[in-house]
Amino acid sequence: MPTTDRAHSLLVAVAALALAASVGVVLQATGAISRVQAKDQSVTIKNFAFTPDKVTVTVGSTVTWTNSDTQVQHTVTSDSGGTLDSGPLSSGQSYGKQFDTAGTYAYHCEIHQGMTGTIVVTATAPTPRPTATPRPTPLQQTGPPSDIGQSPTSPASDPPIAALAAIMVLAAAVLGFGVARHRTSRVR
Ligand SMILES: [Cu+2]
Repeated sequence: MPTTDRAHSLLVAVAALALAASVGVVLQATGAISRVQAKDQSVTIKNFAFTPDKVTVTVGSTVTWTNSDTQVQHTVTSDSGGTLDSGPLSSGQSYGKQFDTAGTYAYHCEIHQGMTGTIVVTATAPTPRPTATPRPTPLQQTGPPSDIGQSPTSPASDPPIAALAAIMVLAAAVLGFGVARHRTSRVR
């Protein structure tokens, strides 16, 4: 039965495509998770100012200050807490600090009044894209959805899972249909 065999092959091909698509969804979600990482930033000290004067980074990121003024020393010093304490930085010298705790870090130059800046350290990356970004936590759920961590503000986490499930069901249905037709044609 060449006609049935061809139809069968087509159905298998469609099922394979559906499975490949579902794998793609998973890989995309995984990639989105791995992109939530520390990103280092730089601050230039020039013309008696920190530029940019406000920097937002994620936990684990390193901020590096470089004194680009000529023949002038500056410092990077925390307003309180002592997290930042560069000591005098001569022209061309740099000072780096890794931020492991979320919070707002205000700092100043000890030598020049009015030189101030702020580092904001966030627990998670600011969303790089406005489109739906899958959150890592829902992927670890194995049972039925619980109330823990599920708030009305995170509807973006559901569509990829739903799409994946729909694709898997479709693939299984198409495969089953194809096999059934194939067997029926052979019985005849
Ligand atoms: Cu200064």
